[in-house]
Amino acid sequence: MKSGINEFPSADGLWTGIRLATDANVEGAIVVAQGTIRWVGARSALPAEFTGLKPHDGGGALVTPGLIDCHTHLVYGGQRANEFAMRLAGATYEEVAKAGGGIVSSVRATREADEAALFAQAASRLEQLLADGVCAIEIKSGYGLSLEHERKQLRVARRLGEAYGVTVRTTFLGAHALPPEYAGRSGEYIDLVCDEMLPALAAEGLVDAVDVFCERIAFSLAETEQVFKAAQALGLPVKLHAEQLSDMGGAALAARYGALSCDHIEHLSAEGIEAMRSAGTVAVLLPGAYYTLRDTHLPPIDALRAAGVPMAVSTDHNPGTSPALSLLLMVNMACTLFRLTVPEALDGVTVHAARALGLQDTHGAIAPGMPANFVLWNVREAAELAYWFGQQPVRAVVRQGRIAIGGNA
Ligand code: DI6
Ligand code: FE
Repeated sequence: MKSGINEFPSADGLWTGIRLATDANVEGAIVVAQGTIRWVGARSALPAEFTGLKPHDGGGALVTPGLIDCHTHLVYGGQRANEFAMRLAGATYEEVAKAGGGIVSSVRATREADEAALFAQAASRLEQLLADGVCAIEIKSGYGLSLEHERKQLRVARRLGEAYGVTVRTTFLGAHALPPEYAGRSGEYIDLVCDEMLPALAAEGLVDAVDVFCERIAFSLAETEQVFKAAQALGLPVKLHAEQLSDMGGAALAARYGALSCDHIEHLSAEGIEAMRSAGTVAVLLPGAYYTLRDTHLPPIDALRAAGVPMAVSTDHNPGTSPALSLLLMVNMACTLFRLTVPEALDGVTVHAARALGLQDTHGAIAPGMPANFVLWNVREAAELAYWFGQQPVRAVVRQGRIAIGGNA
């Protein structure tokens, strides 16, 4: 591990020998100055003023914006392979949760781990995501479920961003599950989340957005709204784990609060889609969870597409339902399982993922004025990024203006 992004070589200069995924048949050029995109386009149109800059040769690579993993639960203690085995033997996710496994078992392991141990475990997972071209990532809390332990998770998330020079958006998910000490006292726990945990963590600068798991096995619509009101009072944007296992009407509620995104949404209704469309809320598709749970109820992709709701794709990395550490594999699954087109799936891990995090002005595209975040891939055409799976076609990664991978480019 590098101890800081500044140890990576600067990406400043003129990048040629590349093909931009938007126009892969012609040679492209990118000018980076002080870590920011200065110019991008066909090499034949490069203004003369840039020709003398420090050269970087891409060796014919295809270039896309840096990938964005917009929904992860990356920081937690332990792992839950035992539950995987239980589910293979026939137990459902809900049955495992009711048997004392599920989220609460990760809560136990997360509370037991100190900050250094949590950092080390999450860092090795982050390194794998970064190796796949990820340049920005959302990390949720939700395995601490007390002020002290949620703080520990969020602090680790922030420190990961600093240590790896990767944009991290933190999301407070205190309302992920009911901690065992509040069994039967859901209302009291939500009061604690709203009145103590969220205000304290927000004041410490640890919260970029607020999320709730709105589900039969988690929190009700009314409890979700209470959390949204607390977020709104603090000026924090909201997002929602909505309609994953059943239609709770969560998406429409979230849209009323101007949610950045509604995530999972396998059971999303027509009303939910319309509410998201009119609010500009992003639909975050999580094929890794769908796959792991061997779900068969597809999200309403055709209706989302017809309504023009932007669709993002993410790993939902978590120890229970999506132990996935490759965003490119999710691109593949979004195409094979959810039948997204290749351009839709690639937009889903770039431009729409940026919007799901409120980062659309700085991430998800290669555009003048944006920080330089882009990936050079050893592929001929963009469709290969969805087609191969289990392969790592990264040639080089420019992250926050530094050559984080492939530093000899
Ligand atoms: N939905 C999910 O798929 C994850 N959390 C959530 O709200 C599962 C988290 C876990 O099982 O640990
Ligand atoms: Fe999730």
